Amino acid sequence: MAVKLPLDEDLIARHNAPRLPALQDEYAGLSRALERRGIAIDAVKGRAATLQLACPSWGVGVGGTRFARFPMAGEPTNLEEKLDDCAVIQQLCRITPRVSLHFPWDQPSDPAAVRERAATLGIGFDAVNSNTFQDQADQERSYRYGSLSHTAAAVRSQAVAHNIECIRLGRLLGSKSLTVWVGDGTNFAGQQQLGDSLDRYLESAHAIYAALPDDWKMFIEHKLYEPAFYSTVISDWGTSILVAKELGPKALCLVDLGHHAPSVNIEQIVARLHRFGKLGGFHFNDSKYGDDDLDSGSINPHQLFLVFNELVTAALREGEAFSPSYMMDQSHNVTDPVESLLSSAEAIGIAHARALMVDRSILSDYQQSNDVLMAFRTLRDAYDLDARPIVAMARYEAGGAIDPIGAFRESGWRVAKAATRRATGRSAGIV
Ligand code: RM4
Ligand code: MN
Ligand code: MN
Repeated sequence: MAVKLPLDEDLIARHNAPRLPALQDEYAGLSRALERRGIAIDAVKGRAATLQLACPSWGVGVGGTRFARFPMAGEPTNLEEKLDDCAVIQQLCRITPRVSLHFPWDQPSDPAAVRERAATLGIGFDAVNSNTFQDQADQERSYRYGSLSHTAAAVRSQAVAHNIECIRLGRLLGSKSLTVWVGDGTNFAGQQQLGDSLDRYLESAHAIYAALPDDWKMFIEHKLYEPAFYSTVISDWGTSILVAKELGPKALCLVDLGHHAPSVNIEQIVARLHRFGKLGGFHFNDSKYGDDDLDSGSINPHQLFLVFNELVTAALREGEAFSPSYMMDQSHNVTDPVESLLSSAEAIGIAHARALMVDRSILSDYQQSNDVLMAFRTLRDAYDLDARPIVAMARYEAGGAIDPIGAFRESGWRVAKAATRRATGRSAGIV
């Protein structure tokens, strides 16, 4: 099948040519800095190039809060247009080869055709996401009081059936995993018996698990609050890992960075989940207060680095076997979503590259001898290095743009789409 990428290849070449000498110069400078530390830059770049992130189909449209949504001219209005934008992102940054779909938001009527079209655009499909946190127009029973943990068996069955339908669609698209996040919980003390809610959730989750193909995984995503504000059924990583263990080996935990209380040590959660073989995937974003879904690394790039420090440690122990599913789960309310996703992919790539530059044998010696300050400074030294030339060089060598956002603007993509795509509505709503 002939691949037809959305942007003109010449445009990227024309964009790169004048920028290459500066990049080579900066890469050479970093190479010398790393050499002095006994680290070969090409090895770091080789590993940096293996990072793969999924774009959320819902993230390429302009997001909103519960107060308002401010539409943007030229934003995508349907699955086809969303895939076009995801393909543009991949063409420019080369580390987002897959798209994660949310059903029924982006449910394809002809999944086989959508799969084929995506392949011609140079992209594939990652985990599919079920949605039982909203009622759909044609739905028989309401999720007002919960879905997989609802008190009524008929509502639970409907929610289970939806998840099984997501698996069916995902198979046709070439996906290999299902992410289950539910908004189930309570707003009042006494509203539900907390233990019983979890029992009901588990029974439903078992039914979904039983429908998983052998080579599929089921990701359990926890979140501490919202939309339920008193208690949430799958509120934390502890509940998540217990559920994943109850279900079996194909069930794994998914960590969304924004789904914890502000001061929680997420890197430690990553290390814990990995130790018990249950780290399945990530939703990258940043947050200041709650599930803010801000751009990755925009508030706390150091936390992102510390998370990658654990992920790189895990990858070194496990080798190829360690392959969590990475996705950006963000809501872009005031920026062009393509630009935000390009900026976020770069921030994640940089955090990863910085973690790859940690001198792990020296770090381990300092840890072993309890030289606290030098252990800290070894880690900090890698964080303080400018990893951008590594990420940019890997991107350039893979056919992407040296400055992806600059190239996107030069392409005039959004302006052209504003002339052909229909206008979107203002309806508010958290996504
Ligand atoms: C949730 C959670 C899910 C995402 C929805 C839209 O807070 O992060 O992963 O699918 O939002
Ligand atoms: Mn998420
Ligand atoms: Mn979220």
